[in-house]
Amino acid sequence: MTYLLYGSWRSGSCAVECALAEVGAEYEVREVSLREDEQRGSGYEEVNPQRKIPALVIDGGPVLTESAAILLTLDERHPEAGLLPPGGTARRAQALRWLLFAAAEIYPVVEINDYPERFAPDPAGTEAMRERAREIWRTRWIVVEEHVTGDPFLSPGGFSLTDVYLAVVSRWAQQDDWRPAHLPKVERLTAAVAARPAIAPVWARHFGST
Ligand SMILES: N[C@@H](CCC(=O)N[C@@H](CS)C(=O)NCC(=O)O)C(=O)O
Repeated sequence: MTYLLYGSWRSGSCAVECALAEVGAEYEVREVSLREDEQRGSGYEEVNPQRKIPALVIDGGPVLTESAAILLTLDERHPEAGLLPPGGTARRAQALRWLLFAAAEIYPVVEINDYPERFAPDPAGTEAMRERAREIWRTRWIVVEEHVTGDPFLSPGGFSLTDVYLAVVSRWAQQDDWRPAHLPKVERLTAAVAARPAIAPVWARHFGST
């Protein structure tokens, strides 16, 4: 087995699974249930000292964490799959821009939404903290929406791992009622990612029919 993925239902590991499915790689998923807080339990700290999902072990080597780093590594390891536009092109630069925007500007906000007690100095302030996180979340997604120049994907050049990443991250923070009216392009992009033949079964397992 070349790839061992530590993952959880509806989490960032879905993006890694989608990438592995796109390249047709053999992989094993080791479930670490976030609903059961298994990442906090004994043992997982040795895999990822941050106690977060996803983590990927390649060929029995050292653990790789950070979802964006994992996706970039998979692109490098499977150049024939064209997971990201070729090096040196403006399309790649833009694909990296929005991949990293989602990883650095949006993904961390979900931790505040999911675990506001980690951030609120006063337990009485956790709900206000969560609501503020959701407002910031929505503002940042509007920025992405305004930069979707392709149809259905981010870029007119077509599908890339950035689309997968945006699709997965957009499902979080309990914004299912808000998204359709405010992020129609991101919704279309997500539907197109979810419909890709290799990805469809992975997507359905994590998110049902999107
Ligand atoms: N920067 C990390 C963030 C990973 C992350 O926050 N993962 C979430 C699931 S989507 C997690 O494991 N949360 C559990 C926790 O924070 O306790 C990455 O991009 O991989």
